[in-house]
Amino acid sequence: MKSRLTDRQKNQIATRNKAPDLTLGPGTVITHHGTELIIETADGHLLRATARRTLGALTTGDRVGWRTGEDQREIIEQLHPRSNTLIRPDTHGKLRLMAANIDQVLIVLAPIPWMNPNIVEQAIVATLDLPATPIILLNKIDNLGSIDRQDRQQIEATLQLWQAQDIEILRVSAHTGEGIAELRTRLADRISMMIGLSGVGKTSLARSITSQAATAAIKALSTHSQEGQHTTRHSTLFRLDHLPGGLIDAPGVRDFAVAARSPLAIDRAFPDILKLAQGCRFNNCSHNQEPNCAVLAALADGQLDARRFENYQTLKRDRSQSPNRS
Ligand SMILES: Nc1nc2c(ncn2[C@@H]2O[C@H](COP(=O)(O)OP(=O)(O)OP(=O)(O)O)[C@@H](O)[C@H]2O)c(=O)[nH]1
Ligand SMILES: [Mg+2]
Ligand SMILES: [Zn+2]
Repeated sequence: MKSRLTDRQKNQIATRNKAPDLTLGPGTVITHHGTELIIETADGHLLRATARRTLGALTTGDRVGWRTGEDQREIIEQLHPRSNTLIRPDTHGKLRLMAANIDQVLIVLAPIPWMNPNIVEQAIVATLDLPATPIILLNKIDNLGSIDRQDRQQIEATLQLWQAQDIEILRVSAHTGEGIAELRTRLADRISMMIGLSGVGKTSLARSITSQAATAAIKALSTHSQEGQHTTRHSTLFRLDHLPGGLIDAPGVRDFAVAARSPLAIDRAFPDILKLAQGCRFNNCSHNQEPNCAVLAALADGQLDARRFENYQTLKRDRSQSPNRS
């Protein structure tokens, strides 16, 4: 049987034989602005650096080997193998690296602006696809009292739906500090990345969680941050205080439409539907019109949320229609 390698596998093979060069200093990419990168050295210092062109695009979270050149400037010579990369299309549809080596994705929501639940589920699929652990963070809970009662109930019902599928939900407020201590404990020992709409409070959360983000030492190192705007333009890794681990603040996103997805990740994001499908008469049931379909039966009696089911079908369909995905 002829087997085709996925890009991920090719990448793994290409990097597997490259042992770290011990003459180089180990570092982690903290952020980048065009060709200028900021790296963190093994002893926690932040340095400006540029990378060898042959390394291709580097991104926040990349582990690298660097040295000081004859002109006293730091050069990144080696990129260590990545455990994963989060890739998103930019506004022109070009695929861009958002971050690498992520253990956990915090999907940040707020009562306002509220994210379409279909997109939250896309983000859950994209996270499981990395693979990484998704956590849903509802920020601005101090605002819940001032929104429409119906909207509040809708938010709560949607969160319950995900909680029932074993997705951890944390309710926090960057403004009052509620839930922040508990959130901190969830960040220890791993690299977590925040994603969410612009304005949900990702940067505010980063500031309430880490003193590095609060003091913005990284901003001071960068020459391109004087934009006079609050909206985040570049992903940045902040180290936690007194704990190993880090938190990546990222620019706001609108969707996760083109992120590569495996069918396995889609099924893992919808365990409720997978479980129901075991009761279908045909084991290849598409849950469209087959007789004795347990999924359609659950929909009819309200046991399965119609929006959630439609989103599952759309994700499956979009995947099977797009080429070059394995
Ligand atoms: N009431 C309330 N407002 C908050 C909270 N967290 C953030 N905000 C406000 O929400 C607005 C947006 O916050 P940011 O932290 O810049 O949001 P962001 O997600 O980083 O936005 P982008 O960088 O554009 O993606 C600011 O006016 C914050 O003061 C919160 O917990 N409660
Ligand atoms: Mg921000
Ligand atoms: Zn079925």
